[in-house]
Amino acid sequence: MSIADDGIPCTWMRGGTSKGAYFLASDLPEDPATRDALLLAIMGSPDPAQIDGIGGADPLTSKVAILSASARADADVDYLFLQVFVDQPLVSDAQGCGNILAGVGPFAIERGLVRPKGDETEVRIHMLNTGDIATARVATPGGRVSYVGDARIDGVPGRHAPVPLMFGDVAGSMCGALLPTGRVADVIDGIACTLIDNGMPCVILRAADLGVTGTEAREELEADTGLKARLEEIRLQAGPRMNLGDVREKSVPKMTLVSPPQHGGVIATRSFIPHRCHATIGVFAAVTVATACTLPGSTAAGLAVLPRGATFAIEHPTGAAEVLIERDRTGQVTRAGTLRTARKLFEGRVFA
Ligand code: NQM
Repeated sequence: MSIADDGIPCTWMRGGTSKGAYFLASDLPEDPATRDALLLAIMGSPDPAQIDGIGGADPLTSKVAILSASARADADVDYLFLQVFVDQPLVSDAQGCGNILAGVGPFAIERGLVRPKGDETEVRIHMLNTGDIATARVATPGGRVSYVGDARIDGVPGRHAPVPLMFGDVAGSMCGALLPTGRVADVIDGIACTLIDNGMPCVILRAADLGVTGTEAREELEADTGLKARLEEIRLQAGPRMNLGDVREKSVPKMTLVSPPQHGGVIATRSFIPHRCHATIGVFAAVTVATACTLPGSTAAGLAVLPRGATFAIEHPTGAAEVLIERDRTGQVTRAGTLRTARKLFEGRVFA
């Protein structure tokens, strides 16, 4: 059987504000190098247009989720996230993705890894990239996954079935500690940065320190080659300090510019992921920024308007991502969550 002639089963799904190809691990080659070569061919990378593949010519639509039943007592499924680079022959497991995570529960039920239970089915997801656990709640009226509902998230038109996601302790998910340098702020190339990981390694910088307002459109920031070069210089130095090693070929850390909120939220963000500017903000990146806002002395704290309750609206180029941040008496973040939606777009066989 050849993948060029017969293809392999694949579901194309929107998860939150991203899109990706969802596979069962059993349908893909076990050897990571062979698997990655196949995924590059499926997406059409490397090519800025991804014209010979199904990728959408944007890092947000060049993503892969690989699922299998979990052997862990505290999880139903194992989920591996892979970022397929658009214009480089690279596939990276060095980050998770909380947006693609939103499609994991529905896909797991659709493909028989989890049995639906009542009108709403809880799916416990072991995120292989970080080792952390997430819990998703999926609408399953009449024992079938439903994508229809009233929930809306900024960056996605229309309303869809809600997929609430909760995370336990995700501090130091890839960096080993919430603040891998042991400090709330560091200085790199003369710019104050907070190097932090509460689910996603992020370098948080004040937009004003880099000569921008932080309220620019995605396209305007992407066209600013001087800004992008400075951010990359800082990122390459931040990587080893964050225990991520040489990050030249990695999609972390993310570079997040922060500025005062413009629309009643907690803070405004523009995120480089790490070379393109995000149309919204990643789920774990939003949790990480929200956490930085609560830390006195961080680059975000002085700009943030903290909410009374636990819901933090993290503003981004097309609205805001609402994340739930629970803190203990000492102010430490203990649990986080968010509301996403997901939608199955296409199911069939993909060819490479
Ligand atoms: O931070 C894009 C996305 C993401 C990641 C990226 C994400 C997260 O929005 O949890 O979801 O930061 O590369 O899809």
